[in-house]
Amino acid sequence: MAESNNNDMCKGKQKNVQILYKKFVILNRDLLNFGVSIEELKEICFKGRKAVCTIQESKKSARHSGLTVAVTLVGTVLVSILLKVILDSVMNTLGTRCLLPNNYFIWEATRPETDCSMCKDVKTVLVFGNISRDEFRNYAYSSRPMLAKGAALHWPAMQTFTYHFLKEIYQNVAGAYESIEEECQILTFKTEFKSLEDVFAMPESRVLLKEGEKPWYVGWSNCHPEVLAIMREHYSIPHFLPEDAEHAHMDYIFIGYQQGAVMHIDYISRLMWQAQLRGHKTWKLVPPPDCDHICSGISFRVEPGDIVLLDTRQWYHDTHIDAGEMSLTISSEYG
Ligand SMILES: O=C(O)CCC(=O)C(=O)O
Ligand SMILES: [Fe+2]
Repeated sequence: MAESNNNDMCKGKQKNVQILYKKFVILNRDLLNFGVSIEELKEICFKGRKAVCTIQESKKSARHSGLTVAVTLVGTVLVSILLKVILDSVMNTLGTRCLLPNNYFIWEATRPETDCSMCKDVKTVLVFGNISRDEFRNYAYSSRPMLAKGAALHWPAMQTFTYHFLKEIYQNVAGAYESIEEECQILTFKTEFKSLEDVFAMPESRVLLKEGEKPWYVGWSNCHPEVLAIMREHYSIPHFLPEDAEHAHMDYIFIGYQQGAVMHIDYISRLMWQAQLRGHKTWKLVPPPDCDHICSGISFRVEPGDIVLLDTRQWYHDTHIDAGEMSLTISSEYG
């Protein structure tokens, strides 16, 4: 009896969290539809964060009215706690990576304070040509955006990975599509697709983005052991990563045209590497808002065969593909 009450309470809590989460998603979407830009949302959220600091400082010097401080502080803390609960719940549902495109409120309220030394003197991406494991050791765990030129050029995946190759795997491996719904994750960005099956049901003219067809860009995680095993026959962990680095049990594909990923940060536990297998892609990186005063954004273009190394938990990022090209990447986490 007590157990069933407990279960009911848990279910009730989960439902409330879901409702609240949906409200934040709707609020965020409405603001974006209303014409508020990501930059403006950023400013709002940054002010919110700063307000907490100001309140804490003013509490120390007792300059603010006690009531105003208490009300604002309780409000801010409450919202932060709620957002944290929502995020934890969403993360439990979606697995280790929780990428929430266009959910600025949630990102900002839950992102830890940044140590701005991660971006202070960063003016460009650090480019390596033919880097060895030894040479990379000193950089391996820094938050410095890095680019290993041509480091994946020898991978068979450079030739074998195509839209149709991936489609065939998912159509032939039992439970592959279900794994996306159950444990993995799909990011459909600005498309109308609801599932990976939708992505692989596109007419050929859209796959090739023939004239008059709508552009598309999607990403998903491969966590099905058989799918992963088949794919991993075509690439390896970048050769320059430290021998003792920890690697994830799932890899990600991003594929499509034009506007790639919208500006976001990722809720993941490690650093990210991404190999550009096809197409040219431009990454735009923006420092966390707390560091706006000392850091600036950077952007760089990657070519097929390049490997990007990025702390996607700290750097806001979006991507754009060169006109007329299809981009295809494989990425994973290390740390
Ligand atoms: O490749 C892209 O377009 C985006 C990738 C991304 O957001 C990530 O790996 O965190
Ligand atoms: Fe990302």
